[in-house]
Amino acid sequence: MVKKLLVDVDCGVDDAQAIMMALAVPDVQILGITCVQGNTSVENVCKNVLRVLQACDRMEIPVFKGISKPILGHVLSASLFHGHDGLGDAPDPNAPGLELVQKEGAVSAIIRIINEHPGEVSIVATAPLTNLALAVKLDPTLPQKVKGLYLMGGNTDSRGNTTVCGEFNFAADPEAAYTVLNDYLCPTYIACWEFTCLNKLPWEFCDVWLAQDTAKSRFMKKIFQNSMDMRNNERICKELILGPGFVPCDSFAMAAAIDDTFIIESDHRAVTVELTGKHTRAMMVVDYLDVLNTTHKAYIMKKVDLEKFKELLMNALK
Ligand SMILES: [Ca+2]
Repeated sequence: MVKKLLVDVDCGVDDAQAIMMALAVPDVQILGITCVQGNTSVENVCKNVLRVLQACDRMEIPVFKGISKPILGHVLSASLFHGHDGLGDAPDPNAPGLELVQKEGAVSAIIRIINEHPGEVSIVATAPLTNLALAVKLDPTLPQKVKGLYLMGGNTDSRGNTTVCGEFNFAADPEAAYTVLNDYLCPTYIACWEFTCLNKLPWEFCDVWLAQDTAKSRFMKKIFQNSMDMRNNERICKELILGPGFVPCDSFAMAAAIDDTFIIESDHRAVTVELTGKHTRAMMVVDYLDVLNTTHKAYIMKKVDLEKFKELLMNALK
């Protein structure tokens, strides 16, 4: 059966990896890619997604421009791990122009696409959750029509990568993260920051992955070089748990959406987001004691099939 996906990104290099992973799977159909501000401006995000689609010869997939700032407060500057432009500061003179972005906005496209295929589409969100939060406010019936929601974001052990206790996607728009975790009462699967770090791949795998003699591999090598150059950066090594390694964060959420057998073990818990703490704003709260008294619980990934993960990554660049 064909898996229909709607993908919401802030297209940094790891979003690009996740998109390319999905494009390589024959029974996956991407109905649209919606863009949001995050790793870089929403205009750059749109451009980056178009570049990824061009590299994969899949320009037929519609790209929608979304929201350019968080629901409250200021735009958070992203780490430069993905470069200023989000795609490793390796510009392409033949990059497609923004005129190829759909006229329809991302929030409206999310509502339309889900309503056109009720119960059939899974959303993979690897970015600040602003687009999804606004979509559910405009159409509160949306979650009951979503097949599954796959998120990269949040944390389980209060370890941040942006603020002391905040993971970037949640910290960039805490109100949006709160809204999505509390209003999307559909099956929800979360790849949290600590989980992705604990499942990092050796850089040696990355070298083999990038050494495939293909156009897609050469494209990835170009956009990933900036991140590779920063892999021994003290700040980044401090953020990562268990030392350095290749952490394709967003691809964990994508792999779970693509393959139902990918998640081997998960915690099924109610979750929400801290909005007011001085140090803990944007931290994901995991309710181990059922104190929140809510029936909706998310699947927090704990153990996944890393061999399958490597295979999906390898295929992404074939
Ligand atoms: Ca991302």
